[in-house]
Amino acid sequence: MIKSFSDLMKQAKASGPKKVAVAVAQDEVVLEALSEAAAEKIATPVLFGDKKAIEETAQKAKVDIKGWSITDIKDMAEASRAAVKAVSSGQADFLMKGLVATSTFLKAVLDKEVGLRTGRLLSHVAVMESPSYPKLILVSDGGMNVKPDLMAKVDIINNAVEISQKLGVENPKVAVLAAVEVLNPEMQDTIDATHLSKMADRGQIKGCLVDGPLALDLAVSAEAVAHKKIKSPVAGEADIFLTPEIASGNMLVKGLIYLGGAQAAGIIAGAGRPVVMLSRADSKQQKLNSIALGVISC
Ligand code: COD
Repeated sequence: MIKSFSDLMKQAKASGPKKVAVAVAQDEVVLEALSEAAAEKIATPVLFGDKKAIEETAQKAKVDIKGWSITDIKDMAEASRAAVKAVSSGQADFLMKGLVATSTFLKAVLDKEVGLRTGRLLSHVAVMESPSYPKLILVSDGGMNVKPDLMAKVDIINNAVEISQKLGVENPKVAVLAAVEVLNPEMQDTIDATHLSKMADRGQIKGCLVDGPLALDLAVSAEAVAHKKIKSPVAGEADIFLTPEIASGNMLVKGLIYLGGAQAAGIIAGAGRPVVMLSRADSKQQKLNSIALGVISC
């Protein structure tokens, strides 16, 4: 089981190098992370974007990009589409977001002609390593689906379970997060959580244990579970945190990173090939973690 990003890196080294197509690559931190990924032999970069800007950025970041493939496209939507096409046509193994707005990038991923649609819902999964939790945490969906309904939440759970299993967790524990642990008709997410738990009990969601609604303390803390006398197969040791909508997911991920000292990686699950995506403001290490996650998901 992969319990940390250092375990993930070891696994990526064993499965790499894989070709990564980078959409709008003119970003210092992206190029630095790619340079390290290339040096570690986990990934071979294939760049799309403004060639002059990429070369100038590489020079500024002191990254040697000699020998890297660069396709010169200035328009960001077009560069994203070309990078997606490189992956969907098999010229590259997986896709990575560079210096481009998330919605522009995702529209290219969903493009009807060249995109990476599978007929399934695509969703974002953030993989987090927190200094105060003994295993990796998966948070979904703080990056793609704005306000998922009940059936979209089923797809989001299935996608996150797939990523969790790639990380070696056979039967992950899914906490459906809310503000309270009981159904409150005023809070739609507690109604959805109750339905999701019962659907899992009856075999309508497979490959995982699902319980909710659970407040975040109950999802992660054995003391909170004991104090509130909750009986749950998930509480206190959740692997996957399903958030009610994009805002709470995004805040949980950024709160863990900026206030809790967590390391992160991000991926779009449910697509035809792995798509690596976290925030544009990520550090080099987060981007490198995401590349490693893309490599092991190939
Ligand atoms: N999975 C599969 N197909 C999808 C999905 C999905 N998650 N979302 C939309 N589609 C398909 C639809 O079925 C339709 O065929 C087509 O794509 C267009 O659908 P729209 O018009 O509803 O969606 P778009 O193109 O306007 O927007 C889709 C985005 C994913 C770009 C949009 O939902 C978005 O901007 N999400 C938030 C991204 C974001 O800002 N994240 C910030 C945090 S990093």
